[in-house]
Amino acid sequence: MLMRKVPGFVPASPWGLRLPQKFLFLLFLSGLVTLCFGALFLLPHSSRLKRLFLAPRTQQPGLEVVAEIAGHAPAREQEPPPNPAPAAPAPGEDDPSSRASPRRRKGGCGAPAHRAPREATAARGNSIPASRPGDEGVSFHFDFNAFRSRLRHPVLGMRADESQEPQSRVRAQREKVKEMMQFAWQSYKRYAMGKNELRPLTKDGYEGNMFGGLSGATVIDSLDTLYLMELKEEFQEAKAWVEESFHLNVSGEASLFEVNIRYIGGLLSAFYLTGEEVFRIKAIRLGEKLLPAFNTPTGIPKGVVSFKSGSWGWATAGSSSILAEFGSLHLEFLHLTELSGNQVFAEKVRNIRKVLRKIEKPFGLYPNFLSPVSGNWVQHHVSVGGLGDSFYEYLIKSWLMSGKTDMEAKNMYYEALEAIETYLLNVSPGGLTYIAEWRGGILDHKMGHLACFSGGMIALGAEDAKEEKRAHYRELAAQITKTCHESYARSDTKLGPEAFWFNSGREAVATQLSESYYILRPEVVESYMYLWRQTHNPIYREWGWEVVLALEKYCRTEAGFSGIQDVYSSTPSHDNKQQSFFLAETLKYLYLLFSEDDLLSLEDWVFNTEAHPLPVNHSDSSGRAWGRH
Ligand code: DMJ
Repeated sequence: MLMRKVPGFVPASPWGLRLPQKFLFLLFLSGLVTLCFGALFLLPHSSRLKRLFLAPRTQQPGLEVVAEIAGHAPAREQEPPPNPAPAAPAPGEDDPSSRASPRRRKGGCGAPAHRAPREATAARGNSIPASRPGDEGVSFHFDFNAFRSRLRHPVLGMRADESQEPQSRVRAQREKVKEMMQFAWQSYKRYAMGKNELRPLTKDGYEGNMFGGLSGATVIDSLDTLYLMELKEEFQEAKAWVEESFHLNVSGEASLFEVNIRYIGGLLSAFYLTGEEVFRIKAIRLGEKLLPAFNTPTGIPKGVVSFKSGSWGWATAGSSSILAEFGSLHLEFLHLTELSGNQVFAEKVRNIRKVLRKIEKPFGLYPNFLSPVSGNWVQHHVSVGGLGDSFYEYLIKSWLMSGKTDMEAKNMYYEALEAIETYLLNVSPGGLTYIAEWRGGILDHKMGHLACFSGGMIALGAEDAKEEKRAHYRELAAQITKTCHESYARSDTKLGPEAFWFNSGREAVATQLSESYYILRPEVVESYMYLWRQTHNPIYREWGWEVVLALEKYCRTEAGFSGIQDVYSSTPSHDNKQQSFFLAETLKYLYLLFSEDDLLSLEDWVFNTEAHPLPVNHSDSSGRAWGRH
């Protein structure tokens, strides 16, 4: 517009410029380009050039090693620093970012140096995105030395037998149990290494469908038992398998509960016993794979989670969640937060607690089924055996594991126990104390083998009950344990049935073949172990020894231990399965029964429901917990 107003102006080119004007314009333009280009070389630091022309570099120094072990790409330079600490730092405590300093990360935890496991390669192959939430957790620093220094007893004890038993006899009994473990492990290794469980009759492995494609349940379940029995070579074999062959890139459907108690519990214990990073890292990464189960309207997890091909899975449909399953995550998930710095694990289980705290309980009882959608009970079946059992166990153990600070867990436990005593507890005409099952007010006068853990649980909780209840709970624990012993003593094999009844003049016996099997379960010897530690009454070692002899006679086969189909037959058929919990629990509790009390002292450790020891929080004077410093 402006140009058209200039007199005599005639456009000489499409741009409307004459030749001299064009020349001047080009001269100006070339000067400008030269100036800009030259300016780049006059900038003070060459890194600016790199920023313009090179792809961004990753990572702070030192993180490469951790990332290599974790098997995922290092964090990008511009990503935030590793997760904050689990709780606000106490006065004088290091700030969270300093905990993750490369110097500390390298040598601070005192864990023996170890090579990067081959899992790193395998994990790279799965499709878990490098930047998903929680990845930072594996590079979080847990001060293993600080944790170990707060234990009140050496993990393996002082090796002084405090019992009244002649030492040689107890030692021989302990050695016998150790030999059984060695045999169970070697049989598994020979015929089924890497599979979930051994089938001793067919001499092969069994995967089952509870673990979503994860393998090696027996390896993970055995780690801490091998360690505490000082079966060093076997422990190294198990550890090497975890390093090299325990892959998380699976895509099946898994039981949240079973994966948690066996795999997460086993890995956490193995870490706390040894300080080996591979166990911590795999526990955290597996924990992350469980999180989709919590994506429900209430946050109550569904029982089954689908591991979708190395990435986040999804929760499957299903109308109700089981009390013992969603109520038995608390111990492990608190430790996942402790070892990763990732609050998400603790938040998930605190929410479960909140839902359970608020919901109305019929007569103070907790039914076994809850809708994860509505948050309401689905039916009024109450049991301290299957479906309910470990929920109660985790309440008292949460209290103990918290260093007796989790008052909510304590109150919930004693309130629940009162209700159980009022509505479920019975004494048979023959004088046997048992915990029945409750169906909307009607009692089934039966006890499952699973319910026999309750003798040990009540003994464990007796010391922190109200003064006037303590002796009562000790006695109750002893009576229930005696009843469970009766269920063994009244069989031909001296092993107990899956369920036993108190009706029609029959007491503590199964009434049908379908309840007469024994699958190497631990609950009865578990109670013997707790009662022994509480009372030092030699009867518990005697009863434990009866079980050892029976296992040897009826369950030991040429290629491992097997469950039996009928405890009332002196020539029982085998079920062809060496359950992983036999190595995790039954043999561990038997070994502890014939050991000193400071081997995995109950002052320092609580056992998860698969008998994996998790440490008690011995905070220091500033309230710093576990591995915080
Ligand atoms: C184990 O896997 C655990 O003890 C669980 O809590 C119940 N069942 C078995 C052993 O019987």
